[in-house]
Amino acid sequence: IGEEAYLNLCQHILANGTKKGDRTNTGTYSVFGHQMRFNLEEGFPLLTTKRVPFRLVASELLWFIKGDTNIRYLLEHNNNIWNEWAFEKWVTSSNYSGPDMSNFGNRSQEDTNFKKQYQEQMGIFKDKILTDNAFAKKYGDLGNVYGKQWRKWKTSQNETIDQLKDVIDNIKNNPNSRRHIVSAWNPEDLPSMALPPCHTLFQFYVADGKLSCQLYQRSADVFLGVPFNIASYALLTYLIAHQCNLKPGEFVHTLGDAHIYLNHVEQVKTQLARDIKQMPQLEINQQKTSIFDFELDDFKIVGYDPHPTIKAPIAV
Ligand code: UFP
Repeated sequence: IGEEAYLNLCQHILANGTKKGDRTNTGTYSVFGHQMRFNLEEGFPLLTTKRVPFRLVASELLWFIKGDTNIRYLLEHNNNIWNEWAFEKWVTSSNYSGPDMSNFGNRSQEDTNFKKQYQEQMGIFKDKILTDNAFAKKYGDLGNVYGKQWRKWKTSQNETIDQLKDVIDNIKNNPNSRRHIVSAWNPEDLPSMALPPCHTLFQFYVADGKLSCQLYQRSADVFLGVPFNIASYALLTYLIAHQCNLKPGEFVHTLGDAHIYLNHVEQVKTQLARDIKQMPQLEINQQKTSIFDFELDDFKIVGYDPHPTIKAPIAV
């Protein structure tokens, strides 16, 4: 349970994972089908064996909740985690006339001269997204990513379904339902998505005055992605519980292809050698009652004193 379950998963993959190739050509150790449980009554599951950037987790989640798919909101909150996907669209468009940026992800890791050029172009791009409305509208939008599917799922009748609002209404009105599901997996939209959703589907469950959430994550970068994903869904569960006058119960994290990239193995070993510290707590502004009204300073993490960050290259 909790952080121990996460560390056990890391150990399990290193000991028993199959060496498996992958889309990014990095190579992984991988297992298929795994489940971890986090008791949200005890505290907030932000890992303590390395620092997890809660601010980025929170601003990304608020962005999903707003149904926003444009990176401008993220940039306004100093959150750069989705930049590459928008940048890719810009540098491959006919309006881009700067230096060649093809394959920028891999090239900037291998070539320091190119990295400088890339960072310069990325800086110009971010600036334009923040200051030029028309440009932001055209090149900041990521299309059919999570925010769209959660809040504006398009039907064959050209109407939209607000899955998030509906699920919250149903939790309030019919808590015993076994149909509290939000799906981000929209087969029709897959070809137009930068990255087919990793967190594919989640379900809520109400019992004993507590709200639990289970996520099915089809593909899990266990070192870089999963600590972030745990915090994000724990926060979502806290916020919805708050709105529905329930206590947060458990977060159940079910993984499909759970992998450790070969270039993360040393980092994982460093983390495994560390001792777990006390779990932090989440404080929510009690004045706000709807999750659609929350802003970044409406919640804060207290008592978080993790071991330091561990850097690792992200597979793109
Ligand atoms: N990944 C995560 N969590 C996320 C996210 C991505 O672990 O929230 F957006 C990782 C999983 C995988 C890669 O290593 O990103 C996606 O690649 P693929 O689509 O080939 O599974």
